[in-house]
Amino acid sequence: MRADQYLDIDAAVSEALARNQPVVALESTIISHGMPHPQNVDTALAVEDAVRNSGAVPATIAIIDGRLKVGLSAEDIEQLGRKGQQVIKTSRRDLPFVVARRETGATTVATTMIIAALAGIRVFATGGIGGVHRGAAETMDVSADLEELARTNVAVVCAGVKSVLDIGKTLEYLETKGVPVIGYRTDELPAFYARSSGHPVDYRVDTAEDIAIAMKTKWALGLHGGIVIGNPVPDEAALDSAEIDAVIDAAIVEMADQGISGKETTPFLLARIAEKTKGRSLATNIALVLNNARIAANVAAAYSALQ
Ligand code: PSU
Ligand code: MN
Repeated sequence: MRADQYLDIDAAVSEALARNQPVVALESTIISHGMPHPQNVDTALAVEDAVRNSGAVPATIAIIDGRLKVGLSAEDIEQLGRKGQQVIKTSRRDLPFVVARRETGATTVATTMIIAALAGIRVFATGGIGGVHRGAAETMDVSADLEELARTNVAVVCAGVKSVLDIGKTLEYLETKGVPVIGYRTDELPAFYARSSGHPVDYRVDTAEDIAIAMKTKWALGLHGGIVIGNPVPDEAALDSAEIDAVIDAAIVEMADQGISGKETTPFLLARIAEKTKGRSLATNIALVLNNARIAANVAAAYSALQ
């Protein structure tokens, strides 16, 4: 019995992989739980186009009726976007149940990494990774994304750790797990809605080629696990960090008042922040995901060229 018995790789993706052409994995929780409809669907399709226009093949990943799908149809994306939070947010612990029950699940960063690695995809673009939540000393809320980064060989391009998280503790956790954190053309880890967080990255790298060389070297050394590539949101789309921090702080207080915890945390906060900024946070979120898709395509192309 092998894991790939559960896997369905789209024809364009499998052809590209067979020819060693660049492929970029994309997650689906950002579609179902990260943004409202219809912007979620429009963004998912625009992100796929951004990957294509940058010379790589997009592979949006989800679980449809229990099958691990690598490369979705426009109809699959529309369904995930329309059903929204009714779709199961599927992290590592959920994966066997969603598959065994033949259900439909949106994949988090952790699960997208697992499925991308099964398919042989090494580069993945998203918005923000999960991490150590503020107050984690009390709640123990640490995303399974971090454990996945510790063990699965996929490089993840993101706009840093969401500012709803505790950025410093997330970096400490990644250090403990041996996960390199790269700043793409920046010395600081980006703070999702803002370009800088005040937290230095381990390594600044200025070209896709140098990122690809670091990936190849890490895995050639037998050092399993992912790499985080922090790519700042474009300047014109960035929000003021003091302003957004105040909005986030207020949303976290509301969340505590309403007793929201666990996997509902991130979707609740993202929706509240979008409301409170009158959609500006959503526009920023869309801009940074598109930007990450383009950089990921360049990294995937550089990595293919090294093979
Ligand atoms: N960050 C966003 N939007 C999202 C997520 C993160 O800006 O939708 C999602 C990703 O799928 C990430 C997940 O993997 O939230 C982390 O959830 P948790 O903290 O429950 O592991
Ligand atoms: Mn959590």
